[in-house]
Amino acid sequence: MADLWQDAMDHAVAIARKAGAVIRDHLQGEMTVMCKSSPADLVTMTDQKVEELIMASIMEKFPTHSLIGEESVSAGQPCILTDNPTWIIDPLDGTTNFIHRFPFVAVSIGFAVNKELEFGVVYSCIEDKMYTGKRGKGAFCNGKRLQVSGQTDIKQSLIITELGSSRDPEVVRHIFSSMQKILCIPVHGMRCAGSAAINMCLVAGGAAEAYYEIGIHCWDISAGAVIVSEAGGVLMDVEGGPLDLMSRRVVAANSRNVAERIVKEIEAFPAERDDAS
Ligand code: LIP
Repeated sequence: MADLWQDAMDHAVAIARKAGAVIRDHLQGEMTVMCKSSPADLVTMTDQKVEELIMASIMEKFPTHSLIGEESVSAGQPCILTDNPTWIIDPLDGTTNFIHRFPFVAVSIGFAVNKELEFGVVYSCIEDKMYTGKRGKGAFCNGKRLQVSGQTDIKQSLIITELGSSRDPEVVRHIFSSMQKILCIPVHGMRCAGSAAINMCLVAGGAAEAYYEIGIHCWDISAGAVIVSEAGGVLMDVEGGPLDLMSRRVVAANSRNVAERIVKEIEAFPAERDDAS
């Protein structure tokens, strides 16, 4: 059973690379930008085209598997994780970056069986970095093993978060309030790369001690969750307790110590679950 799901993972790597090449091509051209849930929740034709390409390729090779994809869910498909082998896809994580040509954009593909994540693939396509993680087999970037940072003192830590896509003043107030409290612990600094998947890979590679966010979706974090835990990191809910993929909340850290310290400062606010409807 050692290589269970290896063919699926190989396929995920191949299709992520192909999708990344399409994204790179489209980066230079004209873009049609559309809004989804808010004026800052954006989508382009490239997101949709790349999702179609990934989904068609998976359905052809694994016709009995289930699929959850960001743009399909936006178009009304259900977002329910069952026990069936399920691919959880963000065709273009960092859409706002893509639109502005800010160079952190990723293809993110997570894979779960019996609701447990088996592998994750994040292709940071402008940097040409292929991150992979497989349950029990470690995490890698372009074939080099990843290991989280050994820094467990929060005061010497670099913390990543995002400002999210809601422009509801109350949500923004909570986001800034949490950032202020964490910054004033004090920590060395805070960063936003604009892609949840890349943020998690940065934690996995030791470039930052933690990443947290409320408002992300299961497709933003599924692949990164495997990569972080296989690099020796921990995943947690923003109020402590285990990570719930559908809750739209995540803390990914190098250690329990750092994660728990951040959790003390985060002001949680409501976000409708991915599997709510
Ligand atoms: C985005 C995330 C980003 C987060 C946004 C959004 P998208 O994903 O990666 O970190 O702050 O709310 O979810 O929409 O570019 O795939």
